[in-house]
Amino acid sequence: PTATASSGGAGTRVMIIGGDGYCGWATALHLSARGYEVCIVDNLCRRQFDLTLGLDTLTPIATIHDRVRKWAEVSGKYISLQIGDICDWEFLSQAFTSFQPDHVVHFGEQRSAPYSMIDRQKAVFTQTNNVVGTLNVLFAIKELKPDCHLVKLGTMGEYGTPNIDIEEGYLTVTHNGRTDTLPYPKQGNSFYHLSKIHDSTNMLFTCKAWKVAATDLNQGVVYGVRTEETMADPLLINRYDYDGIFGTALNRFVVQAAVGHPLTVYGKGGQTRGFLDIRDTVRCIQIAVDNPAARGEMRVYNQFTEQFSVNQLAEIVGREGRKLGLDVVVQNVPNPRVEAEEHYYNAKHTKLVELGLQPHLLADSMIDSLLEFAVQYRDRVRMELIKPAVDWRKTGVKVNTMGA
Ligand code: NAD
Ligand code: USQ
Repeated sequence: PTATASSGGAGTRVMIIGGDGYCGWATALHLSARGYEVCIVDNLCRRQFDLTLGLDTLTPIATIHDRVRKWAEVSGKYISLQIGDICDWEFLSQAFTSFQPDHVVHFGEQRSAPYSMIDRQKAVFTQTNNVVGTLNVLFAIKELKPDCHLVKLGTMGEYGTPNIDIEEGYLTVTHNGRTDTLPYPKQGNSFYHLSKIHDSTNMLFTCKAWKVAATDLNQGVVYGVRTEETMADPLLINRYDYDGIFGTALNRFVVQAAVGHPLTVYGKGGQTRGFLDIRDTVRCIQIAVDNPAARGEMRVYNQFTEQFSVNQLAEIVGREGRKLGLDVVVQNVPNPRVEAEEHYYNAKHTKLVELGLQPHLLADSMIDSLLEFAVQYRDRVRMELIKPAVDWRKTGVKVNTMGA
């Protein structure tokens, strides 16, 4: 069964892999609040990365068990929990058989580009974890629930920064007089981004070979932290990464402004990316679930609402921060990554809007409330975690524990 936004999600069973993470937790609550039957699958490795590398979220987050207990108390809705690794077939197949999902929303990957570039071991872990995990999900669908729709989180970074417009997944090419519609060329800029490309290739093949129904959501960089449900109680609060490994551009700049740290623009700052508010992430997932792909179809949507350069973001945060009395300065630091710093960028993003997405755009009011949020938690900020931490040119075979 599928559900429409108007009928609510009642009866629709959605497994959320990576449901303890930043996007997954917000999505689990969003869908549960709307009547979908939600099961969170997560092996908590994201929390382990923080413990291992000495990082921490800006916000104090409760354990996953306390989170779902509190959610039941606040909402009267029950979220089931399966703690385990999707790379472990024994575990994943049992989770599938017992929950019988109509949709699997797959957020459960190692998602940091810098983490994947720390050393050989973490590059290999990232690609093994992500590619094997997704392969297992594809096998689980084929063998255990062939009509289950896969909603997979990809990334805009699969496309890289080509000197032509970026389409939604496919490009029609005429070559030597013949025309075909082909997967859009992929050019990842980290072992993490490359893992997503490998996933997309495996998905496309299994859609053809096994008639899997899949939606690949090439998401841009997410910002924000508040959603209606995660703000309903302090125990439901979402994670907020600001460190040099897991923190993403706009979320980092906001925290930097709140604590008086110069905004860390890498290199020339002309790097342009697609961005979206986390309140739109959760809506996009609901839209993909409510309008599933057909069997054998591999749909690709570009999931972002606006594009900005890093310089533009720094300028916006600086302007709004100064209005709130914060002393914000921008600093161009040497770019630790290997990427184009001045480039053409024009990416299509109309398909989710056509299905009903009403974007929350990055208005001044959004930046203000995010800045106020960061100021509220600024005593928890550890300044030493802010600096860019991983240099793409130095990724080596020696195990790097990122110790002080
Ligand atoms: P996150 O690290 O906060 O959450 C990922 C969750 O998946 C974690 O809770 C982790 O424990 C779990 N996980 C990882 N490997 C697993 C495994 N093998 N088995 C079970 N659970 C596993 O990441 P996020 O920011 O919420 O991102 C979620 C997804 O969205 C990722 O696939 C990411 O690539 C994609 N995405 C994120 C952003 C962003 O800006 N945060 C942007 C575009 C795409
Ligand atoms: N950047 C800075 N200063 C910073 C942090 C980042 O200038 O302090 C720059 C980076 O060099 C890069 C851009 O901002 O050019 C984006 O970096 P990011 O860390 O915000 O995002 P990225 O590494 O691409 O990864 C994040 C998520 C990832 C997701 C991706 C979407 O961690 O899971 O796939 O955003 S996208 O960028 O569209 O590929």
